[in-house]
Amino acid sequence: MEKLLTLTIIHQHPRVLLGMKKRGFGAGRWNGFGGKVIVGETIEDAAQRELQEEAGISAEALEKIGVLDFTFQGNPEILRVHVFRADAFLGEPTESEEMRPQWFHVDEIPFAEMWPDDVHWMPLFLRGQQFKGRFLFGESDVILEQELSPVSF
Ligand code: 8OG
Repeated sequence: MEKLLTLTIIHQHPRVLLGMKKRGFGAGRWNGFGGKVIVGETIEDAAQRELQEEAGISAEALEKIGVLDFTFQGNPEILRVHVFRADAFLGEPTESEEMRPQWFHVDEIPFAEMWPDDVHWMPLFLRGQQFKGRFLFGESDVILEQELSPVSF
């Protein structure tokens, strides 16, 4: 069982746009914008749709930067998250029912209030290095196993 998701982070050096997730899976954490890919749409279409729904913006171009597989101990489901980077975008970041957008300086990314894997791959993301990885989470979202490697897609 594999679920396809997207995650898009706007990176206009030296700042990144994150959103505080207000409800659902990952609520209370800062994250990029994204969600599930719907049947019939491409992964990039899904990334743009979620960016528009959650932050009110659209990316001028999406750069594919990473693929991460997440599993939770005792659950066979794999969450496969396609991570995208964008610099230019159209529209004004706007709070939605799901997310409250905010800019962060790259030296002040709030890792303590993010998914615990993010601190591992964000340095690759910030230098534009493509990556793939796998994380297994246990109780309280502690990382039990991890693999992360630079790749070129
Ligand atoms: O549709 P929903 O809001 O449930 O989608 C979940 C979002 O969270 C989607 O953008 C993918 C993203 N996501 C995970 N796991 C992780 C993770 O470990 N780190 C980060 N940064 N994002 C994640 O599903």
